[in-house]
Amino acid sequence: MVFHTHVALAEDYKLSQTQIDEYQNNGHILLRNVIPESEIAELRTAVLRAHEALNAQEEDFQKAFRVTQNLWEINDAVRAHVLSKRYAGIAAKFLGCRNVRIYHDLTFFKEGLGKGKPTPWHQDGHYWPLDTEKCITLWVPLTDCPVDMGPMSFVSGSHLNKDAEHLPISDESDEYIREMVERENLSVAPAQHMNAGDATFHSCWTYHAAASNTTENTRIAFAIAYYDADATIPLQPPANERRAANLARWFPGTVPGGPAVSEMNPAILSPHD
Ligand SMILES: O=C(O)CCC(=O)C(=O)O
Repeated sequence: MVFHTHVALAEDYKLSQTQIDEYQNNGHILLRNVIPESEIAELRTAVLRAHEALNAQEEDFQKAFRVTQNLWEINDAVRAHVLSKRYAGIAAKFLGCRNVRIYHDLTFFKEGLGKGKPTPWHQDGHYWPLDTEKCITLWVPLTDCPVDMGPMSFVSGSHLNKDAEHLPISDESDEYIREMVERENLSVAPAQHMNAGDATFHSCWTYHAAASNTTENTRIAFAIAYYDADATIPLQPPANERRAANLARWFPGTVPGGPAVSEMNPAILSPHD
């Protein structure tokens, strides 16, 4: 019998101080070869299989992408990636914290031939139910993702404000952020070609969007959302219904002001935290 031990996942991803500064100044960064090449095909197969198994829970956001969540709970190969110290180590360095926990993982499948519509500009912070700014998402295409397949664009430096916090992802958030970018002459980092396994990292406060997928193939992207392992649940009740739903779904049994810790949020770098 052959055991796949994911040896490549045990290797640290070497980050330079320049890259850490870039993330902290801009609120986003693109890193090459985050998923080791030897692991990409297996992860893609596992994500497709787990997505299929979660089909009944699939959500379609504005025809922009199809989402399933927490694949790591039902698939061993996905779990090896989501719980890997390689990716969590990058997230912790960017956030400047000693350890991170898993919020959840997600698929972001955008249909080809223009059926996958543009992802509206939005700020994820609208949805995050935590009392910390130290929240980050790793987003990785599992096939090569040219610009016409819809990799993400970001507004550099937008992680330092919460101006679009009140808006869920929608045409309204898109219009609101576009107008702000124009009015305030904000700096937009355009989407770049990504090879399978290259990853972007963005803060939950960074404005981001993606174009329609006009290629022939579905954009198969996977994401892992992390937060500071020492974060707490806010004392005040959630400000909107989506935050309330996420609090109930991803942090079962937690209490206002208490640690943001449940069996669904393992700490990765020192698992006994
Ligand atoms: O995949 C997309 O088009 C959007 C992804 C996204 O909004 C996110 O990762 O926060």
